[in-house]
Amino acid sequence: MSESSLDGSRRGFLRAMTAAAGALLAPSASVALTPPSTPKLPSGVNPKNFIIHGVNPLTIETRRSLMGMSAITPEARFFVRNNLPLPSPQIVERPDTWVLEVKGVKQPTAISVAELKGLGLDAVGAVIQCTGNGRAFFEHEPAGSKWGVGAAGCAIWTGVRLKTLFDHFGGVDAGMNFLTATGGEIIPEGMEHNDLVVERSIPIKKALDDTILAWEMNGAPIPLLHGGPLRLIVPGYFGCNNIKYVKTLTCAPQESEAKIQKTGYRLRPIGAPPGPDYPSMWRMPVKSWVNGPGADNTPALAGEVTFYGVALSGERGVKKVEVSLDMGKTWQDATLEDLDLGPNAWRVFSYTVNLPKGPHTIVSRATDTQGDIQPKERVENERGYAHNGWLDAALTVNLLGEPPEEKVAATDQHMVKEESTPPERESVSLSAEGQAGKQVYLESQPSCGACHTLKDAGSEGLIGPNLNELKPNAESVKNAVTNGVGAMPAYNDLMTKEQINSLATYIEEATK
Ligand SMILES: Nc1nc2c(c(=O)[nH]1)N[C@H]1C(S)=C(S)[C@@H](COP(=O)(O)O)O[C@H]1N2
Ligand SMILES: [Mo]
Repeated sequence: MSESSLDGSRRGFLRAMTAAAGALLAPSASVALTPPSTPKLPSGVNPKNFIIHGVNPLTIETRRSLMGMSAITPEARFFVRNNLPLPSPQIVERPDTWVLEVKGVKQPTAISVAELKGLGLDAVGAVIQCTGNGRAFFEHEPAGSKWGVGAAGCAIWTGVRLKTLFDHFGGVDAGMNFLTATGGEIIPEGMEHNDLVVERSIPIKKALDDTILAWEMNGAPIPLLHGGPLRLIVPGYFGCNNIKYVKTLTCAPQESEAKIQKTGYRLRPIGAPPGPDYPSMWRMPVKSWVNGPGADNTPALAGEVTFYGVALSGERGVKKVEVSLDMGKTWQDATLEDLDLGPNAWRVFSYTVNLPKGPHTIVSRATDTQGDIQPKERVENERGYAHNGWLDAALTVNLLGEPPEEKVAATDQHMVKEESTPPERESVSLSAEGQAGKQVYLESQPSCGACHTLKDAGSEGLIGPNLNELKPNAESVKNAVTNGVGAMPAYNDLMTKEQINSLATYIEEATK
């Protein structure tokens, strides 16, 4: 897809659509010979390190066996969650030129990253954990990525405190109760801005206490996937609040009206419709889990075994971690490793024990500095948020009596094998028209996948209905796309009839 289609203008949209139409007009034989490829991972992402839940928007989970034994997660193994297609890589080419707008202060302003760097310097160790981390364990199969334990990572983020920034511009206006941060993804014209924009609000007190605007992650400029050139870091708060490519900061009396804030990321009972009054997903509760050895069926030897894992509690840090090898009947103290990157980072723990060969299950339970103890069970909720139960996170390992025959190579072979199996994507057979429609699905701006989940297209959008579940017929897709339905606008001005027809054919074929 050309850069031009990322400019978000209607022209860009039309250009993208014209490219798709080209495929449509080509002789059907040639279309059939060159089926549109499933979208590729961004360059630099090593598929061996991740479970790929979706490529566009990008949704990749760190493999448990690769979470590491250090308090810091390297970029190469740090999970990624994007709600919308990635912004253009151009934005991180000259990070100092990125401009942030600041509103709701005495002197509203626009300020570049270069200027921000002159205001002050602060660093924080902070865990980014998706609110849905652990969703795979919920039995009611909530909508959204089926994360295991790996939608979390810990990094050192360097930047400037919001308090320093706001003070520099005269301080926050009176009566402002919230700080709203807006992501820099471009929302094309014609789309309902508040339905798509990645925008979150946090209490103004939190913003002034310890929230920072960061330009470095683990000592290097923040890469595009993790929100470069500029990212909000709300220490101890769930991932969604840590806005990437932050473009605007607004101090305001009320929370944002964006869907993601108003009704999204709130803890509601199973079956309850979304609403603005459920608790917003802010501070992360106490949680821990064991990462190895032996996760993902990597070989681990019987005898003296040192188990290791991570423990966190937003804004508090942990004071104790216990482990159990009998599902919680008895607990032993684990050792907290010395390196402590502060109350919003995670702490690595370890526990060494002598074990015979065969299967063993280990669980861990953290206690935070205010005495909260990690619970056994998850808290059931519609969207599968905030999982912190220790039971589901149990690690079962099969300890070997002898080193495996392939020795070191076994790990790699195992990984390669798993990686070459695409993420539970059933192969569907598409007609020539269906293939042309797939291109329309993938290449329109924003792609249909920004809002919809469709396995064949590798998309996990959550704003619109899940097409694999809805299984719409071509006729109803045509109707919806032509006339609009619910929050979805009409596309009849933006797409040709042929494009709409092929899109409808594709969706019907891909969800049959
Ligand atoms: N602009 C923007 N910021 C965003 C998102 C996004 O889609 N766009 N996703 C959020 C969510 S849901 C999570 S879990 C974290 C993921 O951060 P990571 O990709 O660096 O791991 O970023 C948050 N910030
Ligand atoms: Mo998330």
